[in-house]
Formats: sequence, structure tokens, C-alpha cells
Amino acid sequence: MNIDILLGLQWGDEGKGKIVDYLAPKYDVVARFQGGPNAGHTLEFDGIKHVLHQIPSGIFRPQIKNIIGNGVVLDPVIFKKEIEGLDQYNLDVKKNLFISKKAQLILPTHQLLDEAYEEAKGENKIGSTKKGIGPTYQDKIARLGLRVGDIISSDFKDRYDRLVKNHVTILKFYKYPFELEAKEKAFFEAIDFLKQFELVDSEYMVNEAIDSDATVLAEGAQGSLLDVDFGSYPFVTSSNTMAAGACTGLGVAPKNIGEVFGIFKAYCTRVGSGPFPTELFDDTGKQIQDEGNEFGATTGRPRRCGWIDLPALKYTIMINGVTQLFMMKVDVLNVFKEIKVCTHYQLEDGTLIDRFPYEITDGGFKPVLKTFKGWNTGLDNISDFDALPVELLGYIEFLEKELKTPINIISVGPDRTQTIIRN
Ligand code: 2SA
Ligand code: MG
Repeated sequence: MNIDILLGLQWGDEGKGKIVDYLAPKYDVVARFQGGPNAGHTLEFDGIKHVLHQIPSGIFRPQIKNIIGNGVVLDPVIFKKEIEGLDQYNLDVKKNLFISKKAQLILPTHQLLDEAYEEAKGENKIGSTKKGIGPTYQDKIARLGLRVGDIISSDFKDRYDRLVKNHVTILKFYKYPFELEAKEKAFFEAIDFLKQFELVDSEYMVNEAIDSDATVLAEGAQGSLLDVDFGSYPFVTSSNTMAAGACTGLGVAPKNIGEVFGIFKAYCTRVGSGPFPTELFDDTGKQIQDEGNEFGATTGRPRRCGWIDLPALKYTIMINGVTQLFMMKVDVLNVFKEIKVCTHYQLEDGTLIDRFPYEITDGGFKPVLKTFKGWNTGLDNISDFDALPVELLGYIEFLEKELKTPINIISVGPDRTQTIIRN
């Protein structure tokens, strides 16, 4: 069988956790391929609300194998906390979770470097989650990093010390004050904890699953507009969040990619800094934030809110080869009498474009907005697509025509059950 990919088409937080959890019964394997503890994937079911950061969202289904792939950067300390947080659910996590030996380790000093780099940027901060993501990927590319598979080697501590020495030199250069002792103690405790888990050559596991006709879902983190190559650089994360990232982050050949599920919100949000053409600074933006409970699932930061952005969505659908769209958080717009959609950007000379420009800077162009009548009613008791309000059906039809891709799932609330499937 092929491997399907599920990814976010905006700036993250599109609701990937919910959808992976929802789709999970169809899959034998769920694998994360990039990112790390910067991600916050929220799942809600049976009155439980749980946020996962590094562990794949299939973990709540006992029949599913969950893989943390080679493309991930893993913080052992956060991993230990995450596992302990799952204790309450009586899951056999050790049986169902596999970690690639090739995943990179986030060291305490990576996290300190992330803070130091952000502080040094002054006004130009990326708005990083300060989880050490950027510095860890930096060391990976510089061929300096430590990998999960290294933790069992006898010289692990020496190699750790050598890398930390480098980091300390940089921290001192930045005059960044730090205290390492307690962090290191927690790190080595967490490394011991990690040794109890199955550390695997996950590229073999994934490909064997594909060859044996098992179904595999690759779970993306963050969103395509945060992709290090194609996102709003430099205000991006440090990994390839796009579909191609699943190939390198799991060791899967492009010919084995099946469906690419692209998820997007019925509006748009962004957490951290960087341009956001459709951002709303008025009461409407605040209302979307309140209705959608738009606060970072990892850091608690308020998310910036705005209308849906079609040039950006067309771009991310293109670079990912999206085959199906899932529209999330539709219920958040229930309160509005009018809903707006950005169809184009207008450049300073008046030209209209519907491409995502190289320099996406706030102020360089204006979003052109088309207004729709809102459905302005609750969607609570609706489970049938055709029973959705006519205004919402019109909105969906317009988006499908513009995006040239079917919208097959409509999410009308955070719970597993609040999901409308288009037959
Ligand atoms: P980093 O930490 O180096 O990856 O930050 C770089 C940029 O990427 C953004 N980023 C995110 N954007 C949305 N959601 C993310 N996950 C958390 C969530 C974030 C949170 O689910 O809410 O809790 O604040 C995520 N992770 C990284 C980040 O804001 C920077 O713009
Ligand atoms: Mg999130």
C-alpha cells in the first residue's frame, strides 16, 4: 500500500491532531516525519482533551503502531513528561511506540541557544517556541548532531560534552546567562528513560509496512507556510513541513505516496512573528480568537487571526500535491453575519496577483476580500453534509472551485464526533 500524508496548509494549528485521531482507525501505522516539541496536536474525545507534542496522534488507538521518524528532533526531557502524561489512560505505550535511531536529539544547550538567538534578534524575532528546534536542525545539517541511536554507545557522554562545549562558546559569545547543571541532570535521567523504548530503523519499519499492504499515515506538524524552503522565510520553522518532508523524514520513496490530505481552517491563524496578509486587528479578529480558542497549544501564546487566504492556499496545495482538502473549525464562524475570503493580493501599483510572492511583507500589498453572507447559526446537530446551511454550502462550493480540490471533511467542533464526512 501507499503512504498517505496529512499536513497543514496554513501556519500550523489547522487541527491536524483531531483529524489524525479521527482517521486513525483506517491506519495500521501513524508516523511523525519532522518537527519536534514545537508542535501541539490537540485531541478531544470522550470528554478528554489531550495535547501531544512529539508522540504521534495514533497513540490513543491500541492497534496502531506509532513511529517517531528520523526527520524529527526529539527532546528526551519533554518526551519523558509526555509519556508520564499518558499514564492516566492505561495505554500500552511501550508496545505501540517506536523511535527512529536517526532522529536528532535536542540537548539542553540547543534550547538555550534558541533563546539566545531569539534575544539577539531584537525586533526581528522569529517568535520561536524556544524548544531548541532551529539549533538542533542546524547541528544536524552541520553534521555535529547527536542521534537517538547514539544514546547506547559507550562514548555518548564524551560526544555530548564535546558538542555542549561548542554550544557554551556560542552562548558566551552572545553573553547569554545560563544555568546548565539542573538541566543536564534532567537530560541524562530522560536519556535513561528513553532507553526503555524500542529504538528502531524506522525506514525499514515503514517500508515493510508499505510492502505488506499495511496502511501508513504520515502526520505533519506545523504548516506549509512555515516550511523552511517555501514558507514565509525567515519567519518559518527549521524543517520541511511539506509532503516531500515525509519522504526524507521517514525514508519513503515518492512513488509510494498515496493521498495527500491538506487541512486548513475556515479562517486563518498565525502564532509567532512574520507577515500575515489577511490578519485582522479589529474586533472581528478578537472574536475569531475567542470563538476558536486560538492560543498556542505548546506555549499558550495568543494566535493572530484573520480571514482565509486563497493565494496562500493555492500555493500550498500546489507544492504538496494535495488530493483532498479537510476544512476545520467551521463552527468558529457561526457567529458572523458576514464572512470574508481573500481572493487576490493587490500590489502597490494596483496589479492583482493570486500567487504567493517571494517577499511576503506586511504592507507591500493588500489582500482583496470577497464578502459572503454568513450562515450565522449553530451547526451542533448536523451530521449530514447536505443538511448544512445553504450559505455554508455556498462557501464550500466557492472554495472548491477556486482551489480545484474537493473538500471531503468538514469539522464543526473539537470532538471526534463533530466531523462531517462528504459521501
Ligand atoms: P520554532 O519553534 O523554531 O519551530 O518556531 C519557528 C516558527 O514556527 C512557528 N511554530 C508554530 N506555529 C504554529 N503552531 C505551532 N505549534 C504550537 C501550537 C505553537 C505554540 O500548536 O500551538 O504553542 O505556540 C508551531 N511551532 C512552531 C513559531 O510560532 C515560529 O513562527
Ligand atoms: Mg498546534
